Amino acid sequence: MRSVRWMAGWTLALGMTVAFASVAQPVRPGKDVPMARAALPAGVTLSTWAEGLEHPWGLALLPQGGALVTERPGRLRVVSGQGQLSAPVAGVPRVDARGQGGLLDVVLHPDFARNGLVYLSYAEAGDGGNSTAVARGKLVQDGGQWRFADSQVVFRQAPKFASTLHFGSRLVFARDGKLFITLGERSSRQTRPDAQGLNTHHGKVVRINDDGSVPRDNPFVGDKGALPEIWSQGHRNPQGAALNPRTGELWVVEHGPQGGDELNVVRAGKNYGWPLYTYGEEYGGGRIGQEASPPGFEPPLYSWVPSVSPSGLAFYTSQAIPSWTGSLFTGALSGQALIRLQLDGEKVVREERLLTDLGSRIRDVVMGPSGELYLLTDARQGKILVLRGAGAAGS
Ligand SMILES: [Ca+2]
Repeated sequence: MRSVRWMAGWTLALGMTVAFASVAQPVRPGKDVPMARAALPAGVTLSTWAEGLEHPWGLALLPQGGALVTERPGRLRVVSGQGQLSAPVAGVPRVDARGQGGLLDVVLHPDFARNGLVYLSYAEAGDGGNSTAVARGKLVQDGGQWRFADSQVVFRQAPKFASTLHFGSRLVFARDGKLFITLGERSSRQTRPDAQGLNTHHGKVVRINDDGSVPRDNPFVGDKGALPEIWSQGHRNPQGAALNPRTGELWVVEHGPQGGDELNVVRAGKNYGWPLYTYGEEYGGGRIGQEASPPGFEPPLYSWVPSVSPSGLAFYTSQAIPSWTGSLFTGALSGQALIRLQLDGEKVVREERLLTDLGSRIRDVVMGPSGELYLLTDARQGKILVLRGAGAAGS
């Protein structure tokens, strides 16, 4: 009996050694792939579309032209095609606008043109502190006044916790109409381990139906003690998310601590490691976890050391700026740049840092219908900037 157990243990250990030896190191900029400051491609112009926005956080383009933009203190505005801002939309949820909290992302229902539904994520106060919530409502115009009508909360991150940090909060509809919500672990030593527990929404990506109900094919439905909305675990603070246009899968960027920001492909039931496996360390130094992810944990596709604080994520599918076609863009907050990642399938092969001379924290990146790229700058006097290819219509 003992020898059988010993043999089994030895076989397991050998298997793990082999598996550890084959753990892929994430690709790191400047180390494994070229990384450089870069100028805009010839003919690409930068202009300001709208200004006077207080810490704009999320942007959703409207099918009829113009856009919706959130301001973190709690305002949603309609931007006209010419860049004029409406008065704040009435009826948006009350938000807890402290620290990183407030009104955060905005996304249109896939069938918005018919149903007018808009989804907002925000920091919601409640028993125990606050957490990320998602409300949906109908965008309507009465007289000249825009309203978020019939507001209904479709998701609340549980439990609430007293922190003003790490709300995550990007919203992405998948091709099948399910809604992904990225959620932070609240940046506390107390809640950090929650990212590894299925009994809370801290440090998770969740997936719900458009009405807030739980899809029956979510990976942990029926698991005792697991919250059924959970899609993936082990995240720290994912602030950028987009669907890969080739595969339909969710790609996410998340903030590491000091170092260790990550790009991940987020798949059902997978564990992305935080805080057990990370390329970052405590602020001021000090180990948090191990670096390489063992089997059972997903290593990042790419990891920034030092951190850039990525926010917003967009695949550039247009031909309007040909040298950018197929690239992945993210904004950098602390990195104060627009980051372009050149991809070969799921490999990052090159990184460019654009617009570094602006000195702006870039909060969100959205591609427009003509291949223009909209950027939000995170500031007291924030702006919506637009990059357009040569030959694209002005204004
Ligand atoms: Ca990770």
